[in-house]
Amino acid sequence: MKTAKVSFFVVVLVVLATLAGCVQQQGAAPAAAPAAGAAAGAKTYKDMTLCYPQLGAESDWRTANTASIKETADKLGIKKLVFSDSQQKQENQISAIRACIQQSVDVIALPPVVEDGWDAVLMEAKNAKIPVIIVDRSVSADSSMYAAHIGSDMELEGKKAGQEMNKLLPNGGSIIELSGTTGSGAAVGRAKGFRETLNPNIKIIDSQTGNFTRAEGKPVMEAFLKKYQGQIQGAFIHNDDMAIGAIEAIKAAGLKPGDLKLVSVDGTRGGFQAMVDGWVQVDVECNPLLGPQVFDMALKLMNGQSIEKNVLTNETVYFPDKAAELLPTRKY
Ligand code: GYE
Repeated sequence: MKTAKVSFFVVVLVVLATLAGCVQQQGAAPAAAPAAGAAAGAKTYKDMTLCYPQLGAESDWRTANTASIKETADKLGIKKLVFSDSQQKQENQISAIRACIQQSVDVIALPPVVEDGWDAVLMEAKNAKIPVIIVDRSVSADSSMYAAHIGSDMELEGKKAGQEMNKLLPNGGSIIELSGTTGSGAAVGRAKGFRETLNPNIKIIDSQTGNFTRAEGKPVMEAFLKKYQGQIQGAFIHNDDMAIGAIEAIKAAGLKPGDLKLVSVDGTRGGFQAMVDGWVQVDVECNPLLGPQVFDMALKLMNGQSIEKNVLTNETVYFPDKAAELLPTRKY
């Protein structure tokens, strides 16, 4: 009985409080105006000038990344995309960023060719109040120097590659590594993750960079095959383009598909074809189609909205058994 009475009073109080709230809200109608005004004044894609100092055109991955940025910019109808190709040179990327700061772009999205050496230019952007989104590879600069990072977990890719190499060489063996651009987040992370998971009975007897290109992958593999003739059972290759170059060298040396176990990264159409043809045993996916996420975040930054500091791309591992079936569906 007592509880029922108390509950009745509570209900009455709640009803009264709600009514009072309604009256107050009605009275406070003008307060709602600024909120509506803010939404109306919010920046849209039509207001956006985005700077993308692309690091180069070294691989099919990069070509797909460029296409994703350009296509998304078109589709969203942004005001201007300031795009440049830095030909894998950090100094070109830095000049491109400085030119973008001069033009007072709204946002800079930077895929950094290497990890180190960005502090000064990031500070210049910060002083100019232009947010920088680091895209794809990472930078070593303190995370307070940029707005956010969108890209792959390169170390995780290396770990996946190591686990697969362990399965391919259960009795151990000697392998070589064809690594990506020296000092790049992609090469550093992949090399680290790979070494962390590789079984102790598998030895990496040599590692050289092929700069993520077919042209450099081939001669590096040629030299390895000469130097370690008959001594290697596999290779960890940091991207599909270098793998394709390396396969040319492996063929020329008279070896057959599967003689060397090849683990590659990216999951490009070229990599898939190499799996169909039996040359590559594992392709660890790395997704270049980052355009939609980059522009979405750029708009949020322009409107002062909160964003996630680290946006990681979801990625899988591909094997030859499904390669033929999946090849026609590959977008890059
Ligand atoms: O794996 C490679 C490209 O940074 C993730 O760069 C990217 C790498 C990619 O050249 O093909």
